[in-house]
Amino acid sequence: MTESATLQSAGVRDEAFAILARLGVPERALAGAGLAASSPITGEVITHVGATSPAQASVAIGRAASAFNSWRSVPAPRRGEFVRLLAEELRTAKDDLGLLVTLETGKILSEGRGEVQEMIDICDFAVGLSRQLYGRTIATERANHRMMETWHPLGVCGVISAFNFPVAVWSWNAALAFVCGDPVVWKPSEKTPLTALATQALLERAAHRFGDVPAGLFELLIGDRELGEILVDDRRVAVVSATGSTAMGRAVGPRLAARFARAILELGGNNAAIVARSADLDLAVRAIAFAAMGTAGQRCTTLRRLFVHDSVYDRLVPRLKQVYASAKVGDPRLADTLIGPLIDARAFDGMQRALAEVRDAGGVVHGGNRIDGIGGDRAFYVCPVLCEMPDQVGPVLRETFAPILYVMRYRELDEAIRLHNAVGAGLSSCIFTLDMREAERFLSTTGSDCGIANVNIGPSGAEIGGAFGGEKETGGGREAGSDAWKAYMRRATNTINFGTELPLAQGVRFDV
Ligand code: UN1
Repeated sequence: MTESATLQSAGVRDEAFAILARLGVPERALAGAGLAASSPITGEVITHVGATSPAQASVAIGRAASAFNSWRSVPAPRRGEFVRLLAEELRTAKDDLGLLVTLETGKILSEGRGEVQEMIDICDFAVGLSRQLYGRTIATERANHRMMETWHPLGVCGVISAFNFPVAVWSWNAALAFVCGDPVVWKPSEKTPLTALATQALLERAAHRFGDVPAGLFELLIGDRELGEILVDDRRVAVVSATGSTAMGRAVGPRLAARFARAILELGGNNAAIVARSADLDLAVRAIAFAAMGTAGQRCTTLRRLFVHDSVYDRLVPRLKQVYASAKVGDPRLADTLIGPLIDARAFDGMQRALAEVRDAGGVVHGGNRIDGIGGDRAFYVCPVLCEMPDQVGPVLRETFAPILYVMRYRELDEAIRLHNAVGAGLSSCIFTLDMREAERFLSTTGSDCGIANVNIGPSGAEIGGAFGGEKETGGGREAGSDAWKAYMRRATNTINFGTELPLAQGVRFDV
């Protein structure tokens, strides 16, 4: 390791410990053997955190199940008050928690802070929602009857989250679950235990100020996949929201189905953009740059496939190459860095495998090499890479969590839309066009088949106000805004007879 890497390395550990202390993470949580918490900035182990044993996980789920018995009867606006207090804690802690996200995931500072802003936003949304858990009144066919829907708390909500949005995705689920009356048991990625512990400490603060939060309202399971399986298989957990790869979803989905538990699956994406003949290329270049290179290509919404109209290809692609060559890769804590490290060696290997397949398929690779000399030899910084592909083949058909953008030409919009939809995943998508017909076609029934479809903005960086999630191998779940809250509650249809007759529905007669 070089001298500067050693210095930097000391910096990461010190910064992390200082933040954890300020946020109130107890020292005992950071001591002893257990799970290694690392930083991709240097690849070093920051500390070890105590891992949850299977027996402890079961006890934690039991505590959450008892918490449900009281929390479900707390009036929803009062439950919202707890989330409001959490939002206050998050506002105060925004810079610290944002930097901790950067240290643990390697995303740049503005994205680390942006992630905490996303938590604040969903909390604010949930507070308002706590007075708007509306059911319908429905016209009934029977005289002197009333029919209505009521929404009730569902039960314990399990959350399994991924390393790339270590705290925001938890909050999309948890903020809604809390106001909907559900305790939350959280199994964060084993790659990001520190941000989870920090969030847990902020929850403790909010709970302290709230006063009478039942024990078990928020539980944390620190460890590997086995703990996720416990959460998935435990009959006391009514709904599991799982974010991760499609492979993970294939394992989790059937197990939840086997016990008729509710699943909210937010799995892989293979998101595309179409750049049409009429596109505003200045705007498209900026949007593509953020969507494809931002977060070092490690978002589920990252732009991975670009279909460029033949008539603008030779103007757009050289500009993109320039932008790719000039984007600063480096320590994500520095103000001018746009691209931080990959999460680990495995991510780097996966990226190199994909690039080898690109070459085998006759694609041309621009960039993608490892940059030595930043962060030492256990850190993986790479140049973002554009791959000009003759066809949509090989690695283009799957998600590789790295800053790889596959670029292809098209002539007819129909053909571009067909290729756009011809992959397993169905998360996010966009078109760059100033042609109203093309824009509307892309958003129509016969256009993009994704859960998110945009015009003249990239596929990533969604706001929390909309429902977030996708179709096909993305899993079909929806989280965050719109009416995603309904997944955390159970619906009852109620019919009330306030008359003296007993008319049967459908005109059935049964006179006794
Ligand atoms: C993810 O990568 O799992 O739309 C979530 C976005 C973010 C969330 C990404 N708001 O890019």
